[in-house]
Amino acid sequence: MTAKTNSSDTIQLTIQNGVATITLNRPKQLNSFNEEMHKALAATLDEVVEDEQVRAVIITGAGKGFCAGQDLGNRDPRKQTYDLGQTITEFYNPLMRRLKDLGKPTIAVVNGVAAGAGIGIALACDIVLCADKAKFAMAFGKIGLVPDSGLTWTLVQLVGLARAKALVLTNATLSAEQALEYGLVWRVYESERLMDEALALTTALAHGPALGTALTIKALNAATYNSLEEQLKLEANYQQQAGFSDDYKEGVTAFLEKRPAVFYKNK
Ligand code: T3D
Repeated sequence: MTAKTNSSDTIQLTIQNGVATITLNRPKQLNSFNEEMHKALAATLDEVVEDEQVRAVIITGAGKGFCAGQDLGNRDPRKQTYDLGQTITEFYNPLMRRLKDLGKPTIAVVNGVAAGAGIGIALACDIVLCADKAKFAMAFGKIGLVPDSGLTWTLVQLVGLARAKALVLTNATLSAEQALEYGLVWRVYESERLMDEALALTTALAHGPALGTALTIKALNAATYNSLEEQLKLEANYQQQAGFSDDYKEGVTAFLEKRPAVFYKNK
């Protein structure tokens, strides 16, 4: 078992057993984003992509919240105007692209409230788990803004156009149970169990076949914009790649030898 911790002020990183746990760490501000945290998160995501020992990634929040989106404490529109298009282009959009295309499975562990772009970050992950006390607060309309972080797209994909419109136009706050019912989250756990359950799931993913898992995520993401014909071609291509991998060899050998497959060995 390897254990490594590497923390900046705003982002904490722990790597253990093939799992990188990234913790947004501005608890007094409900882990809302300032420029420093954006930059630290981008650098940390680069680091976990590069690290061959990392095979699955958890994103969670320190303290009682997951992430309240943009830090409003460093915005004062009474004193100056802000070009929010620039923030989105420079920070939020690259983050969303990075998360969607990480090449390793991502699990959002929503430990408390998620608001604004915080919801976008959770929903950009491959699997979302949350605490029973978690809330999902749309928030944008309350401050005169438009949903960002890909949410106008992701919400429509996940809940359909009618529900997506109602959720954002009414600035709804969903409970964990409602988020589960709407298909925004995969499982809800009592707070005390959340991280243990998340680590069990993520460790299992980390011990799975890395290439097959990465290609499966890519294929499912592509299905949101491809035709069936395009998906069939893509599946043939990805299956060809997976079929040439050592993991396929190991998986079938294990089946024939009636033993569990071993895709990952801790160094
Ligand atoms: O701006 C750009 O660059 C464009 C990008 C935009 C992306 C966005 O995310 S826009 C949306 C920004 N986020 C919000 O509008 C959410 C604002 N926060 C809230 O609505 C509520 O705080 C919550 C629904 C998230 C949670 O409510 P509650 O009652 O559980 O907690 P609270 O008491 O409101 O907050 C606890 C503390 O966190 C509080 O600080 P205090 O008074 O104890 O010192 C509060 O000020 C702070 N906090 C919460 N959200 C933010 C925040 N501080 C800075 N920025 C925040 N977004």
